Amino acid sequence: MCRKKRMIYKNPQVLNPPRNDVLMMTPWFAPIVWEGTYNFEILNEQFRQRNVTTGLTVFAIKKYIVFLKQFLETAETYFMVGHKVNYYIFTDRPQEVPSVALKEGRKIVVLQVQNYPRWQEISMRRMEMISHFSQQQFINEVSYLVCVDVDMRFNDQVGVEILSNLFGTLHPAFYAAERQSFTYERRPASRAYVPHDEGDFYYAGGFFGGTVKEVYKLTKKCNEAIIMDKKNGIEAIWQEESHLNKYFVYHKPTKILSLEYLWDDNLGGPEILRKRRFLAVSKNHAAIRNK
Ligand code: 4GW
Ligand code: MN
Repeated sequence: MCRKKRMIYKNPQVLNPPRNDVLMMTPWFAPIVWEGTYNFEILNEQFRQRNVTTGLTVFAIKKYIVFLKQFLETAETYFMVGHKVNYYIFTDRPQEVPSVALKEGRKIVVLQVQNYPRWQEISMRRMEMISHFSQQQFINEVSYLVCVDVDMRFNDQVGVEILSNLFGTLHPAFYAAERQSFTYERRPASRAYVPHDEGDFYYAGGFFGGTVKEVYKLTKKCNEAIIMDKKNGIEAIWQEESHLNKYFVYHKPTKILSLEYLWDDNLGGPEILRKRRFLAVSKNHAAIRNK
């Protein structure tokens, strides 16, 4: 006999929420995920009952392969602990993918892709490749996709609290900025154009996700916009990040990840940041970035 698992916790306080010093809900009722705003035990149990597998997509093209070892090792310590994970590694150097010891239920899937001479192209083509593999493969293997940069390391728990139909992450450099100063694409000729009086947040290109179906829709649409721009001889100011931001203006995320989920220690340590879960690794631009 299986006894129902009892969880003992304080009921949520309507008038005195756990964190009343930060915005926790968007105007369209999407939660903004901060430490202290959710009960991890409840969420973890819900996802475990559904036996969810998450795909973590990461690109390690050319010299960026050097970031992979630490990325994977720290993911094994902190990412979706106790859950099933497929690491989808897109690379042009499959033989250089490091072997990292994985816990049960977790595996590495290497996807060989071509590299492009321009770094802007490498960055932008991620949309095309994620949409292609979502339709061909991911849809049959995982429930959710989490799409991130590789020049990162996990530094604290990143678990099922991030999962939702469609989620985006606040860009660490703009969390306190006014809408007018977001670096959206401002040229109407680009398909990434966002007018000055629209938009909610400036989202990071290096951390988004959702169900495979929603990530497919997002990456397909962004890729189509990128192709259109190319036809018209224009490239958005921040490449695919600009297109992602445009998409999120008109397809609101159902969950927003706070600064805890994407931080860069070069930006200091604001008081609202109680956990630093996923951190940028500093890179020697001259050595790592071959033009
Ligand atoms: C300049 O020479 C380059 S190379 C800029 C990006 C490059 C690059 C990026 C690359 O050579 N190989 C690669 O796999 N990428 C992927 O694109 C990698 O996953 C990386 O995290 C992501 C975005 O590039 P980035 O991390 O350098 O972008 P920022 O500086 O915005 O974090
Ligand atoms: Mn990066």
